[in-house]
Amino acid sequence: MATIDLSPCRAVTPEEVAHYKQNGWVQLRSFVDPAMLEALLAKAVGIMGEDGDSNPPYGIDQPYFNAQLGNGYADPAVRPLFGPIGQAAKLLMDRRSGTGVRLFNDFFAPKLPAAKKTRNQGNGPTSFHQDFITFAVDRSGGFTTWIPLEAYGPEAGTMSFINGSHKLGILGNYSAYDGKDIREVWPELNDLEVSDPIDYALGDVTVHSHMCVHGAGTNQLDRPRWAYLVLPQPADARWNGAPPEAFDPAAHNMTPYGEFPDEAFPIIA
Ligand SMILES: O=C(O)CCC(=O)C(=O)O
Repeated sequence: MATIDLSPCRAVTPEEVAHYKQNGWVQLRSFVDPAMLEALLAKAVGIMGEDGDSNPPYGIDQPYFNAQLGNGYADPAVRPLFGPIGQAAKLLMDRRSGTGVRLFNDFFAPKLPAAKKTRNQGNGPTSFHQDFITFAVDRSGGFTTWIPLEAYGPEAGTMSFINGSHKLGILGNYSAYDGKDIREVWPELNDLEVSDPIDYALGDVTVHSHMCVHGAGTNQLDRPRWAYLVLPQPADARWNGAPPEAFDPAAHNMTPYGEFPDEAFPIIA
């Protein structure tokens, strides 16, 4: 059988897949070659400035981070990342039908320093939330590959996860809790363990299911916490017709319960 070239990443292990299935998230240590991270950081700084705050607004204003489209698939320097992420996604999604993987979205998400007055929003904490409902897709299986572009610890506002929360069903949109913490709205989350904020060495990433509740503290550094987020979906996921945050159905001539067009949302595994 022909072997698939996984550079600039590595294969995920059966233990990592098991951790993901049990907890809804997993840390993949030394997953990405630091040379790719360097290229991504240079690209991010080129678009957003050294301060991660010199870009025009992206249209999603919230305290978690200052978002900017990555458009990495069109960039020959970044594109090699998507094949290996697709292969990892196939194992993590583990669809018995053998269904493939679609690239849904990729964007830079610098969390800006809490102590600085910023131009764009994005210098607050990431309140605990579940992603699924914001993506307006008709089935679960999608996840976020959260790729820090430098080594970061908790003081930078790194990710924490509520272990096993992906098994609780769909918990609503983060904007629909009337200012309450998700754990007040869904007290059953308090029966579950919360992971410590992750320590990411250079090359480490985390993957969290769009059903897994996660959050992060503020960035206490005096510079941005740079992260690049890559979101695969099962290839057969369809737009459910609700207003989506992450894509513009009109721009792609999409219809409710129609497929995502391959040209804009490429198949990566
Ligand atoms: O980067 C962060 O602080 C939050 C990321 C997040 O909420 C997400 O990936 O859904």
